[in-house]
Amino acid sequence: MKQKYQAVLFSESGGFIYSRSLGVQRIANVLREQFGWNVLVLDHFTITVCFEEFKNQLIEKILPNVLSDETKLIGFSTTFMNISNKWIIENLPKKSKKFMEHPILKGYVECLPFVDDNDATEFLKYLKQLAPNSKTVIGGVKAESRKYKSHVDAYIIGYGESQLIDLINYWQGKNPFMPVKKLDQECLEISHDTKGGNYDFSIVPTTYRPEDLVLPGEVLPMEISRGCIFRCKFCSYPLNGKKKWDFIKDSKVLRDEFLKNYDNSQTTKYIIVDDTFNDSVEKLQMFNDVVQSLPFKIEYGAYIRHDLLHAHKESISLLKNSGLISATFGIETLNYESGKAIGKGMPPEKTIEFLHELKIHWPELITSSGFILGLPHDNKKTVEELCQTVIDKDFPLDEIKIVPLWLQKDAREKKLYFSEFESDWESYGYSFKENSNEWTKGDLSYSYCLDLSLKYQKIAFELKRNKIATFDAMAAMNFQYISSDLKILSQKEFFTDFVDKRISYVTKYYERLYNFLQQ
Ligand code: B12
Ligand code: SF4
Repeated sequence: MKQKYQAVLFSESGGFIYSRSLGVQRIANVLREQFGWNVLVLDHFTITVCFEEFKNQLIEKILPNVLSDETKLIGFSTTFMNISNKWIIENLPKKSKKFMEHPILKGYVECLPFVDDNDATEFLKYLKQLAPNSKTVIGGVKAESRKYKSHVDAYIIGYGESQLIDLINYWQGKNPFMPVKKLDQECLEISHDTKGGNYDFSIVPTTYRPEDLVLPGEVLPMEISRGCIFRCKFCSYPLNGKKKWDFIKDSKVLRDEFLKNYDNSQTTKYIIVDDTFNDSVEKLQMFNDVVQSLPFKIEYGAYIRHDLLHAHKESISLLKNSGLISATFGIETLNYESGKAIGKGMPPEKTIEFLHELKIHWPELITSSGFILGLPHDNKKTVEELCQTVIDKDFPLDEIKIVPLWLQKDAREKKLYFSEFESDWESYGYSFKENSNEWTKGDLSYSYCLDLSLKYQKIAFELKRNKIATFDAMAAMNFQYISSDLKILSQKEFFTDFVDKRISYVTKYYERLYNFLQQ
């Protein structure tokens, strides 16, 4: 039987190890609640366009069954529509060569994961044929690239809930004074509330319906708050520098969300997507109170600032008691001067000592941190020292991620959110080659830092130094791994057969979806 959907939203997993992404679900929620529409989220879109068999299923079996002249909106949630970890992809087993060789997997992709503009146009045209009364809207963090104008009716830039409601009302003639920018004759840019200030996020739970096909026990993403109270100078997150109690979910709403998810899918495992989960002790206290009031235990992964854990030791027990099992730290550097320059000034010796202490007192916690090469006081010697130090198996983290500092030269003109470094790179001593994002500073350059980071990431992989950590550890639980396995399982071992597992996950997804649509 053909199901009638007023909106169909394309999305992709937040990460190569599957875990569903939250942004698209927020949009689905809004459309369901605000307009009473039937909404279908079509997940795994990037992988689908890589594989002929999935592409054919989508085009032949799924889309004709869900799109119709009743469809009013076709949306793309671009936030995770890329698989950009070049290094992991290069190291995946040969068997999946076809997958890896796909052009979209080579580095960051600006917007939709189509092979080229032509493909995008064909696909968008096809969608309009099936749903002649629909509007096509592109949202999510990559929407700001505004890449394809033909066959796209609007780009929504930034947080989407309030802006999408406004846009639909505008199209329905109920909101004629909404500020719109015309990108061309037909395509609009909506960017009057990019920070989502007109939408009270704190009182709205994220809920799932049967058509979302949440599996029993599935690990789900959740927001406790939006934004971060800090302003680290390399960071370009949208709500940096917010006030402590801004954008925090109401405790009753949070509790209901946990209970509903447990009822619907027995979910007890979460990915907390907050930019810095421990940015205030009060928030951790509230979270812990809610968790303790639940009739079941939860486990979760989160972004944690190690210096705040150190400064507010009481937050350690709050995190432990509330179920934190995987912490992603943002240590970024072991060069004290560079740390101070970015706003993370805990002395490196203290950091390392603290990590050792954590390891002793909380051995089951899965830990990871990113490290950035090319910060203001770095040079060839300090970046090499950093890599050598963290690559050591005895360095007290289960995983290290080394990346070059990324600066976009024209971020000020082109991007909605950009870091302090990007906004004023000249005064931090960076310079750029003409028409490129290749920065240089002292004896370092972007390419030098990139090569060095790839070299050491490869060593970490080959030496089995890196374990499955961060949100990947939580996502791996969607594939029946348990946290104690992950603590000892190296990425090298994990990835030997993981690509096959992911592909079979998508195969099953299409089977479930098709069966659901037949009901
Ligand atoms: C959590 C997270 C992850 C998790 C995801 C786990 C999961 N299951 O969700 C993990 C660790 C796996 C991850 C991985 C990566 N991430 Co990440 N991640 C985030 C983070 C911190 C939060 C994302 C989130 O859920 N936010 C909450 C939701 C509600 O917001 P949202 O997705 O933006 O959705 C809103 C709007 O965008 C919009 N919207 C979304 N979809 C749609 C659709 C329509 C139709 C409309 C109208 C609107 C709309 O409305 C939504 C509600 O307001 C963001 C930073 C941030 N604060 O956003 C970075 C961020 C998304 N990640 C980023 C990056 C770079 C990566 C990696 C490439 C890192 C790497 N090198 O490996 C990988 C990519 C993985 C992939 N699949 O491609 C960048 C993306 C930058 C860009 N322009 O592409 C961000 C923005 C951080 C940054 N500023 O650098 N990430
Ligand atoms: S790096 Fe982390 S702590 Fe710093 S502003 Fe960004 S999200 Fe906040």
